[in-house]
Amino acid sequence: MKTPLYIAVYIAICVANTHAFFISGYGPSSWNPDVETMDANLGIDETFIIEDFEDPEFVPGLSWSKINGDPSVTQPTLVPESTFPGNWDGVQSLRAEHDFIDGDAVFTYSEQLSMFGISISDMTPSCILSIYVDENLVGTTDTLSEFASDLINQHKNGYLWIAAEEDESFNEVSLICDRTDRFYYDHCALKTAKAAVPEPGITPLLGMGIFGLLLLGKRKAIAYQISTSSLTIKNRYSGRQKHVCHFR
Ligand SMILES: [Ca+2]
Ligand SMILES: [Ca+2]
Ligand SMILES: [Ca+2]
Repeated sequence: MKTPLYIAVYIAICVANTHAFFISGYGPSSWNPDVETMDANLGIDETFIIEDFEDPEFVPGLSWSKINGDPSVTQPTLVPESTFPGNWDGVQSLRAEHDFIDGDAVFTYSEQLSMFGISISDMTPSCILSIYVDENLVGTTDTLSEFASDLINQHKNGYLWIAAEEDESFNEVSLICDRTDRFYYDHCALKTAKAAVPEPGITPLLGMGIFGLLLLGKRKAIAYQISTSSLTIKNRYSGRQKHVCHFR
């Protein structure tokens, strides 16, 4: 093959590898006053970093901001359980409000993530939260059939999971409401992409590998590399989610 054809092969692989995130949810019955039991229900193990929103300081690397709130409010508003019984751990949760003081919530982490989980409480039945990952719309809460009305279950709606496909990662999650409403978030679970995502990413590596091997005339080695990568991607996320929407 001539050089332009090598480039066409590389571009075709890049285009085929579109961004993919999995959105899933657990209902209020996954909540448990014993956090260990709740974590087992939610699939959270020791590889996750947890922010419990029990004080204004977040775990290192995690920050919170708002899109449409009062710019003079720079600290997160933590609400005690005596005021609102929607907490998933401890005695406080993070308040966010659309068109109120706090504004919609944007969570950012200093490292790339493969998974992000957070509980949602006090979302009224008519409200739909849009879920953005790195500023791209990837789903909405109305597709999460496990989520419950906030009028029962001590105002707990459910637990939201965002998971990146194996060759993807992200570091920003925005939860945007389509109307005026107030939310409480708690028990944020973060899983870094360190172990799961090769850097600088499988596509550039695959592309570079193909270039190099083609130039060396090792066509059999190329076929093996593509086959191995495809098998790895296929075997990810098999059977873990209760409810999965696959957005591309
Ligand atoms: Ca809490
Ligand atoms: Ca904290
Ligand atoms: Ca509300």
